[in-house]
Order: sequence, then C-alpha cells, then structure tokens
Amino acid sequence: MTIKLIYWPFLQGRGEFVRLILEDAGAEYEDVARKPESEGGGANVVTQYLYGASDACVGFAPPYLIDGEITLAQMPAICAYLGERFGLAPTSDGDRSRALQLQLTVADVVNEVHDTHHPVTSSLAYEEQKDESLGAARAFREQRLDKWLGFFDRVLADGGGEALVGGALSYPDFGLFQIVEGLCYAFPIAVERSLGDAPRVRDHVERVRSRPRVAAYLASERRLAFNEHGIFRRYPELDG
Ligand SMILES: N[C@@H](CCC(=O)N[C@@H](CS)C(=O)NCC(=O)O)C(=O)O
Repeated sequence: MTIKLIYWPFLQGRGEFVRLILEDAGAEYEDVARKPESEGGGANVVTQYLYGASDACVGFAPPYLIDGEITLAQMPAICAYLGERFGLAPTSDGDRSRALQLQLTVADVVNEVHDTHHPVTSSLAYEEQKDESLGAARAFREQRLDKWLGFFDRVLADGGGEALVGGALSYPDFGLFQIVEGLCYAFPIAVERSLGDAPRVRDHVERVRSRPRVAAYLASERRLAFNEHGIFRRYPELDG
C-alpha cells in the first residue's frame, strides 16, 4: 500500500526529514499535496488536515503520515516509525531509545532555527519581527551553533564515526544531514566556521549525501530548493 505524506507543497520544512527517510528506504509514497489540485493535491489538502476538516484527526500540525490504518503526526514520531518499518533503526532496545532521543534533539535544533527568524510569534511575518530576529540570530550563532554541532560531533565519535547510534546508519543520521544542509543554507558564514571544529559532522553529511538513493533524490525535482518559506531561511543580515 502506498504511504501518504501530507505536507506543505512549497517548502522543505519538517516534511523534509520524512521525505529523506522515505527516499533512502526506496518506499512507495505519495507526497499528496505536491500533486496538482486536479489530482487531489495542493496546499488545500494540508489545510484540511490542519483545521480538522479531514475525516482523520491525525495530529495538531503537519507533517502527517498515513500508512494504511496508521496515521501519525510529529516529525520525530514519524521518522522513528519509518526507521523501524524500513530497517533504518537500531535493533537493541537501548539504541532504539537513543535514536529517538537524537531525533528529538534534531527537532530541538529545528525549533531554535525557526525562532531565529520568528522570535516573537509564528503568526507575524519575518519583516514584522526583524529587530528581534537580529538579536535571536546573533545569540544562536554565537552561543548555540558550536554547541549543537559539537554535540553531534561527539556523538559520532562515540559511535565510531560512521553513524550516530548502533554502528549503522539510522533515521537520526538523516536528520543530522538535513539540519546541517539547512544551516549551511541559512548561515553559510557562521556554519563554515563552526564546521571546522566538527569534522566528523562534515564527513557524515557527505556520507549521507553519497548514498545512492539520497543522491538520486537530491538531484531530482522531488527535492525542493531551500527557500524563505521554510525553517532554514537565508536572510544575510542574520548571518552576521
Ligand atoms: N512539533 C511538530 C511541529 C509541527 C509544525 O509546527 N508544523 C508546521 C509546519 S513545519 C505547521 O504547519 N504548523 C501549523 C500550526 O502550527 O498551526 C512536529 O515536529 O511535527
């Protein structure tokens, strides 16, 4: 049965963490809202789920995943589910819990990055909170970026350098790939400096990028470009 992903059709956002796992797994899936409206797609599909107009009360906010009878929301929960389903999760109980811990840490980074351009509220545009964003982005660059990348670098070192947990690539490895890709887009100057102190993270990103299905996906039209609607936005003034 085809898995359905319901997510905003014009941005990577939190949906991209799900897309990367589906792609690496070679899963049969439909990115429903990206289909033309005439074929049942469009942003309206997401809105229907978001505002409860759909039959299924899936979860509070997108991404949503539908796999037969199973409906799920919350990006880390979806990634954990797909990791288990497609053999991209550790097998021992301890490592499985740790994989979830790491995916939740990825989600923490996502939230912090979001708050660099929306520090006041999501319901106002960036342009309406630009002054506050300057301070929030500066604090992120100066106090958090090295800390986040250093943390993941140490986790990779502990795991032998090839994977975050369990000795083989699993779903949080794709999460780390995506946050570093996003950070490089949003804060190219600051991240280039920080990655110099996180060499394992840098290598890791290339390792994930060169996986055949990931590489094919990144080169395809299915991979949306980063843009200023998503989580990782390039506003040069926020890069210091
Ligand atoms: N914690 C949730 C956050 C979900 C979320 O904020 N979704 C965004 C798109 S990335 C959205 O459209 N939110 C609409 C809303 O909160 O009303 C997750 O990780 O999935």
